[in-house]
Amino acid sequence: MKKKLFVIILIMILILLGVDYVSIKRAKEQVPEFVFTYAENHPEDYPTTLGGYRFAELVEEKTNGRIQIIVHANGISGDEKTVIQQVKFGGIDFARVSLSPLADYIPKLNVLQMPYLYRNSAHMWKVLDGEIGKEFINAFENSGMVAMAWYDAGARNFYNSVRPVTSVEDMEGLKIRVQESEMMVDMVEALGATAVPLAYGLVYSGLETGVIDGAENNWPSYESTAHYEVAEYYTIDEHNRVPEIQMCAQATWDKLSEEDRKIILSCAEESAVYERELWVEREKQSEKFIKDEGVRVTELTSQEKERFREAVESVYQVYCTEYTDTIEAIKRTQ
Ligand code: BDP
Repeated sequence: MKKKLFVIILIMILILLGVDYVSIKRAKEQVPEFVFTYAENHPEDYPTTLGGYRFAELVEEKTNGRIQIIVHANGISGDEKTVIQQVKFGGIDFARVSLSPLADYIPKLNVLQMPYLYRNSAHMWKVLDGEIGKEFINAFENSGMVAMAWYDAGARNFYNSVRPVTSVEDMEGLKIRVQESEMMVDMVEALGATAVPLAYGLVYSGLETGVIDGAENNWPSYESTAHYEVAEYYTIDEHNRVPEIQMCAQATWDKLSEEDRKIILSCAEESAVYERELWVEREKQSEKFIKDEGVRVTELTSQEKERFREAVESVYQVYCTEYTDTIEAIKRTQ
C-alpha cells in the first residue's frame, strides 16, 4: 500500500515538474531578447512593405521568437532623410529606403542611380547580384549603417499637371519635385526644369496647390500615392532605376552575435527575393490601373530618349569622375 502511494506521489511530482518545464520553456520562447523597429514609407500592401513583413516573420521564426521586428509602414517613422539619420544614430534599428537620399551620405552610391545607366531591369539585377553589388554593400562600411539586401523599385518616369512631355523642350521651366538628393537636383536641372527637393509625403499637396508642377516615380508609387489625380501627364522615359536597400543600424548590428547576424542577413535576402517577385506583378497592375484611369501616358521616341540621355550626360562628370572604371564595368555587364 505504502509502495503504491509512493509511486503515485512520485508520478504526480514528475508530471508537475514536466508541466513546469514546458511552461518555463514556452515562457522563455515568448519573451524576446530583442525587439527592433523597422521603418518603411510605403502603405501596407506595397511590395517593399510586404517584403519588410516577410523579413520580420522570418527572423522571428528562425530565432524562435528571440528577435522580434516591428514594421512601421506608411512613413510613420518620418520621411526618408529623417529615417536615414535615425538609423545612423541607432534610433531606428532597420529600414528600407531608396538609394537616392542615401547617396548624399555615401556619395559612391550615386553611381548605381545614374540616369540611363542600365539597359533594362535584367541588366540592373545582373549588376546588383554580382561582384559590383557586393562592392556597393561594402561601401556602407563606417557609415553607421549596414547594408543587407537590394530591393526593386523599377524605373522612374516624369509626370506633371501642365502638358504632355514628348521632347526635352517640354521639360523647360517645369517645377519638378525630386528626392532629397543632389544628383537628382542636377539631373532635372540639366533637362531645363526647376528641381524642387521635397519629402515624398508632401508631393501630393505640392501638386494640388501648384507649389510643384510635377514629379517623377515608378508606376506603383505614382499609383499608390494617387499623384495621378493631380498630375495627369505621365511620360515613359525611364530616366533612371534607383535600387532600394534594406539596412540595419550599425549600433544595432553591434549588439548581435555573429550567429544572429547570419540569420538576419539570410532572412533579408530571402525577403528581397519575395519583394522582387511582388514588384514585377505590382508594376503591371499599377500600369494597367493608371491607364484605365484615363491618365495621358506618352512614351518618348528612341530619338527623343537619346536627347534626354545626352542632356544629362554632364551629371556623370560631376558625380562619377572617381568611379569611371565602375561605370564602365556596369556598362559591360551582360
Ligand atoms: C519611391 C521609393 C521611396 C521613395 C520615393 C520618393 O520606393 O522609397 O521615398 O520613391 O520618390 O519609389 O521619395
